[in-house]
Amino acid sequence: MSNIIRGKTIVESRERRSWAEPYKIKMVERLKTTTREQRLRAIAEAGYNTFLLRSKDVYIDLLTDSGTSAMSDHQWAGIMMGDEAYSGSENFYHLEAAVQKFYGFPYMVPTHQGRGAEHLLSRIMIRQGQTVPGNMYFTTTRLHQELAGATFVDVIIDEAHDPASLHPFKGNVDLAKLQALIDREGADNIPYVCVAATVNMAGGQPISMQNMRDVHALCARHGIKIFLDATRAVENAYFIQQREEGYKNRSVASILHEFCVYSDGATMSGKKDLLVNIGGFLAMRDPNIYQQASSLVVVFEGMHTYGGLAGRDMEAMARGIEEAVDDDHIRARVGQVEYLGEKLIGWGIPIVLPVGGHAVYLDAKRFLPHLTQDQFPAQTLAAELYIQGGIRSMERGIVSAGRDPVTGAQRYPKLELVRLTIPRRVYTQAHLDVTAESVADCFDRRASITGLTMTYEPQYLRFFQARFEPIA
Ligand code: P61
Repeated sequence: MSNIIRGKTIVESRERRSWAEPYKIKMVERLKTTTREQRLRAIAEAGYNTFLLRSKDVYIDLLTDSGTSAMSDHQWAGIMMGDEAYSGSENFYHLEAAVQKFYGFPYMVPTHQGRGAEHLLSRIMIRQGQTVPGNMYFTTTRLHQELAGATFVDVIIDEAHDPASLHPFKGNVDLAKLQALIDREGADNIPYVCVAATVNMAGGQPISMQNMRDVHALCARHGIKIFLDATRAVENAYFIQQREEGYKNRSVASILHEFCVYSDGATMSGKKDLLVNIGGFLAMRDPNIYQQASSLVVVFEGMHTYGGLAGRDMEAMARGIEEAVDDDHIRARVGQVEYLGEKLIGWGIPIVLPVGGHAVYLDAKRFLPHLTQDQFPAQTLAAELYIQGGIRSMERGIVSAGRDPVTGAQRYPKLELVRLTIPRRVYTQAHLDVTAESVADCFDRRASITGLTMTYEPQYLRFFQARFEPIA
């Protein structure tokens, strides 16, 4: 159980017992520092959007943990074992076997990344006018559901929208909200429930095994399917091991396997848990859904035995699955995130509690209380953090939430966050110390920070390419 859930932080105390990463470094990549003047120029050229910075201008890159993790020597060796046949690659069969063994789904098609799987699933399952409930939206997932004709409805527990709530499973589905939605819409109008583990937009928060079991029982009563967003399900399994009664002596691998039993399939971005730079898959139990997926995958991704990936990429992902579920690995991975979070908590900096699995989320509403949400507090803070120390983070607030596709109205999410995302096996504790100090420097001069206005707004997933200017 994390120290913050126990109600104390012990980063600096004598009680602290250190752990070390279960790997050593064999190859390094040089990092460059920049001057404040260079950074001021770079962020202005990027339209005050950290997505548009050039990575050469970034010192510590905490934009995302997606495709940015370090592969192991074993994975790199697998890259050399790529069977680059157009069809029937050995690497596909290795990947399929790994998915069957660790996630327990009998069928899968590879996709180029997570949104490729979301696209296929949405097209196969959704009919125009239907409703897809989920434990908080994710940007690409919701967009594919909407493009297929559905409306997304958030059925996560209320605590998820409160950055200060210490609920250990803030990713849980609110069963009463889900039941009310089924009563209102009718089970026939709900193609599936989308359950994310962990919940990215809530701060990397997990869902409990008990909640998953309950969602499954409720859906089974109504004949509704459940599809997991299993992108960070290994991190979720680790939190179950640490926080849920009855799991402390179980391996993360066995918890993951049990968790998946309560679902009908999963979309996966292999770029997170699975420690690869590119890749994903769509997995399922129903042979009819598999048949549709393997027919549709050839239209948008590639043949059903490669799905847009090279053989070597599938091999790296197959090997990544095994490494991801290793208990020592996952403890160190989440432990790094916790370390940064507890340091910031100790300095009184407002972050989302409890600390999440893949990132520390600064609470921009409390960090910059003098800015209105229309002045883009999280976007502003992400730009400031870059200017301060060359640290790249990501906005997860009003810009990411976008507009209602029907009315065009601006969505106002309760959470207005800046995500400091930790790539796996990439940075040292010293990088996290430098990051924390940079955040603290911004916090010290927060009163002088002014907001932004949006000068360019793209139609889809605007946060990726939107441009801003400082308010005069
Ligand atoms: C990320 F700003 N995540 O967290 P793909 N499900 C989940 C994800 O976290 C996820 C995908 C599906 C990214 C990359 C990214 O708004 C953004 O492999 C829980 O990226 O297609 C991706 O998987 C999609 C960043 C995506 C964003 C969308 O950084």
